Amino acid sequence: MKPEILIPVPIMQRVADALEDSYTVHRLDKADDRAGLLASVAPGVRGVATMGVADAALMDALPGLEIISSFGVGYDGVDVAHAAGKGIVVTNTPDVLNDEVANTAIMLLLAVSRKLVLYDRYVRDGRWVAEGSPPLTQAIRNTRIGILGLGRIGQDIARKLEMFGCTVAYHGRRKQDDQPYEYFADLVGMARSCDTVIAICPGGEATRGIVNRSVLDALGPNGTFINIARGSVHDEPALVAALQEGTLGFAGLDVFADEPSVPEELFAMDNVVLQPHQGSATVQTRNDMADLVVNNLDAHFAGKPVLTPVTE
Ligand code: 8YV
Repeated sequence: MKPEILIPVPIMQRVADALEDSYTVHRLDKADDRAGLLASVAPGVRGVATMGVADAALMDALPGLEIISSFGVGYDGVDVAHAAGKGIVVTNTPDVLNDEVANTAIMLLLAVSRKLVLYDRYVRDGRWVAEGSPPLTQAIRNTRIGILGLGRIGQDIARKLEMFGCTVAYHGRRKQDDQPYEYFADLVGMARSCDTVIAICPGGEATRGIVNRSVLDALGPNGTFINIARGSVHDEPALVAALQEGTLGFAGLDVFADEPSVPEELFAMDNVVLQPHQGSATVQTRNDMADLVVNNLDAHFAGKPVLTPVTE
């Protein structure tokens, strides 16, 4: 008997294709009658393959659920406490995306500082011909960058930034003695001492809104805020207001509070670069993430330890 896997939300085709041979797959995401399909397959389901979301109600509806294999490193949308209480294993896809997400952070930082998007438009609009070269931009060399969340991706960003000639500081729950960078226990204090803050911490309640107006104002009128973590990490109305009022200079945003909705005020701002949650979104990296989702399920159903369980 093949183990039964439930896919509750749209997932990369590569995952669904890979599961097809070894498992019986139920596509709740493709069902017209979700409740009906869920009720009929629930007793047999032993695994869930999902995209960063699984709430307590889903877990409670699946009495034989053993494992939730989630696509993405962030699992703030998975109720891991509830899963732990029920003895359900939860896995995510860390590490395989570190390099890509770190590159995205630096891409956003350079795009903001060198006005990449703005000056692309300058050329297309014929302004180079009409007006000549646009104003000079800012180097990131010799700037000080504060990383909010020096986890595995944060460390990758830090190493890359050093190669760009930046100085790195960090803020997180605790000082990491094996890290060579200056630690700030106080996020506002770090923002005050830095030219840029890059958020790459986990989402969820512990970090909700921690990049608030005080942090943004501490960065100041020449400061830059980059968020490639979760939109929940910044206070979005405060961010928009700080940019509008000029108490924060610039922003590079890959994530938003209510994706795919983005505050329209940002569309008109030349000092902001926006991306549609693209941190890990290359073919190569997403394939690696998809394979890890499948490999975790395969390990579990072969009676082996899963490869990347979440720490909880
Ligand atoms: C993906 C991400 O966009 O890994 C994460 O936590 O945010 C991204 O890599 C996401 O998993 C897709 O839903």
